[in-house]
Amino acid sequence: MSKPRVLSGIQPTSDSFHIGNHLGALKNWVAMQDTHDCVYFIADMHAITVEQDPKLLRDRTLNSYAQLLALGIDSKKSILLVQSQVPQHAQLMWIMSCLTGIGEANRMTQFKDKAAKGGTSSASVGLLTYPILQAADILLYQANAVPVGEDQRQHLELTRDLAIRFNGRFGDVFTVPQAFIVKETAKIMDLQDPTSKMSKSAPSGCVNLLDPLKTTEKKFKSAVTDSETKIRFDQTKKPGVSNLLTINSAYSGQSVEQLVKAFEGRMYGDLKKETAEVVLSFIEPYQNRVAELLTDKSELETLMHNGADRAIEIAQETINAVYAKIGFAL
Ligand code: ATP
Ligand code: LTN
Repeated sequence: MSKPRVLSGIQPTSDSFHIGNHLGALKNWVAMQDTHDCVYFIADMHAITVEQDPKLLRDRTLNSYAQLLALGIDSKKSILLVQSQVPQHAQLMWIMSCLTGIGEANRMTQFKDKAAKGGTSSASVGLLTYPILQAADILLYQANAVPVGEDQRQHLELTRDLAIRFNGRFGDVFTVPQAFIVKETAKIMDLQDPTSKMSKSAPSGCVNLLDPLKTTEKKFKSAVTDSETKIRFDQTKKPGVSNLLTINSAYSGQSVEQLVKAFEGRMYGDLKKETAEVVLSFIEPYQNRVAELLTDKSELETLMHNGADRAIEIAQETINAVYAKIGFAL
């Protein structure tokens, strides 16, 4: 029997992934390779929905590709591609956008947030239709599960609605996918403001995997906690301490309960220091792997092209089925 298919993507919009990306999504990408048939990609087409610098985008795409390999995505086991190298994503998006209501697109909260940040009048149509491209990404590969962080749940709901709508109107073509969200790490919080999600747009509380080790150590040292002294897990009353426990648990492999026991009677400073240590022991070898991969850019480009070729085979089959159903000339 064939394995269920998993698909996910990440945007090449920064020089480094952060630990929110890693724990919320990428760690699951790596783990799922053993049990699923995986397709992963760099969402460079999504990255141009806001203004971008062409050279920076190309560099970050290559760099993100290397980071995914360094995290453990195996390009033999999984298909690892760059979105713009597989034209079927844009082809399917057009069809999906004709099935999406304007009101439906307008309700997407990520669009509203991002548009509000840049001023709604200057937001592009691409930013509005971004979730439709995301739906096309997923449906193109007939994915069963999509590992993402909590912030992507609404986009997954739209994807499911569109799949059901298409299948109902034209006949079954699409697998209806499920979001795969790991509750414990679905939302890693900002170290400076533990009530907001860690995000590259707030650099002071964001731990980048490629930051100098000293910077990361300092960020943990100055993490915001609370005015109590007891180390316990309570996301509402103690968001800072709970976030540190979540991060520590994810990198050390110890459960939050075990950690709370181990830290009984100890100080917040100890928790910060030891959390930095477990994070750094992951980050250091990771940084070396990334640096090594980036020494051979042409090898990375070859891997990208191979990934695209394998993806196109699957994607074209879906496009053929869709075109046949909607009445395009044969
Ligand atoms: P930004 O940093 O601007 O908020 P982003 O980090 O969310 O953007 P994306 O490419 O949109 O960048 O995210 C990649 C993946 O990481 C997504 O699956 C997203 O859900 C997940 N993710 C991002 N931030 C976090 C976080 N703080 N906690 C858990 N998962 C996260
Ligand atoms: N919108 C996602 C990136 C993304 C994605 C996808 C995730 C684009 N296409 C398909 C899962 C499946 C984000 O911003 N994290």
